[in-house]
Amino acid sequence: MRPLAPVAPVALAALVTALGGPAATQTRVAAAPPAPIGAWHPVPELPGMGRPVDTAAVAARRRALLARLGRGVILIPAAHERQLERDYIQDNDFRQHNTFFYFTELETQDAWLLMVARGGGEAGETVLFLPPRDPSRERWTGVRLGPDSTAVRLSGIPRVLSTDSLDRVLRGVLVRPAGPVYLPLDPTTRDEERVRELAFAGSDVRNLRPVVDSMRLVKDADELARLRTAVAISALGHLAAMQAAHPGMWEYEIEAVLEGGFRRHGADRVGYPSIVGSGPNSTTLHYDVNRRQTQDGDLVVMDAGAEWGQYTADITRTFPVNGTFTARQKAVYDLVLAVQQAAFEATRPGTTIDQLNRAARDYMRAHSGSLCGEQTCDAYFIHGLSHWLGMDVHDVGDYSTPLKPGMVLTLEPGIYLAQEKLGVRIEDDVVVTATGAQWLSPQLPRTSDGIEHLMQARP
Ligand SMILES: [Mn+2]
Repeated sequence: MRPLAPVAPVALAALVTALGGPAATQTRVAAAPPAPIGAWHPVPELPGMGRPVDTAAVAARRRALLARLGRGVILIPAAHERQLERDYIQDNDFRQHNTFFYFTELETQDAWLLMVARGGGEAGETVLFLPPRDPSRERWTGVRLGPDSTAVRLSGIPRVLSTDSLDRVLRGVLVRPAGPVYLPLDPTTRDEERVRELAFAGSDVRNLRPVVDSMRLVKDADELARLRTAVAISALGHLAAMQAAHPGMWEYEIEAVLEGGFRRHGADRVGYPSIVGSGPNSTTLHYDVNRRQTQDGDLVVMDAGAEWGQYTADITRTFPVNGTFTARQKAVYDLVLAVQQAAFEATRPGTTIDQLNRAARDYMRAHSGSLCGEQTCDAYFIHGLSHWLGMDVHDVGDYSTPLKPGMVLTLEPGIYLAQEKLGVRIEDDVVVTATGAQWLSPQLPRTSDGIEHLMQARP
């Protein structure tokens, strides 16, 4: 039961100020603009001016894995350099494989992590393999982490070797078998020749993913801090988009303000394609072409999350594009909100996502009245209430696992009345605590009144 870092609730007024909204003009405090939430101290020696590695956190994860496996050889590849001329005109937006990142926090291409668990309470050994540096290539790619003392210092892994020696070291390890060989067997390693050779060489090869996926379910303090940053950035993007929205605006214009807000506040990228669906599109769950022109009276479903430090937020707000809900829209909205609140109050250690889902549907059924016509509204709640959140927007892990402190999940009820072109989804991210759950985005207005107030206070 790891103590959770306290939330740093950012007051709405401060957020509006940060956005240059009305509070800024009222208070007129002559202060330098605050640094973006996602601001960080680059480490010039790391690829892409990388972020510092929490060496204690990753070492603890590696120790936990070694302890859990007892005996065995673990080999984890990093993502590869992308094919510059063939696949991409510019080599950009490299994203590390999540399994490699989880145990290293390095955004380094073409690396390998080798761990040997010897059992018997020994610490085991860990070797990081990095490609040798090539100064002429670095004119194109920028500085790369190489197999040297810098890498030892920044990664916190005492033994760093060149990838040239990986096969030799691996043969040495496998000659006196230390137990099964664990490899991440998933789409990221499907084309990995070394993985294929090991898998077909007749050794006892097992998939590392189920073990790592279960570890990733409970977030450590470093992961929670990353998630909180991603959520805080996302909230600012949502606020900016809602404040900019007006009838006649195209969905992609709203998307531009939203994603501009993410990037302005330091997001690395979007966690998934942003959904900005207005009017009829508000009822299409994964609508992401965002090409319609909004009309007065539309509701807009905006489902978007920023990624920061490999972790993503997942937030949905539904708002009236003209700033005022109709009575009908408000009634549907308020029911969805009440369902989300009921689900939040049911979220606590020991319960399961399945039980939360049922509690949410029961609540919606019991409180539908005649709002959705002959059927109760849960007939129009056509997706799941929740999913895990982390490095993947639909994060890994067994969905039947009872909740434990440190797990992060979404709560996202919705009602979609296609005939009325009226869709409402409200989605926030929560972390399970010792006694219940905590909202990760309390600063973002959630009530119909709060959203109207925000939109009507726009500049
Ligand atoms: Mn979601």
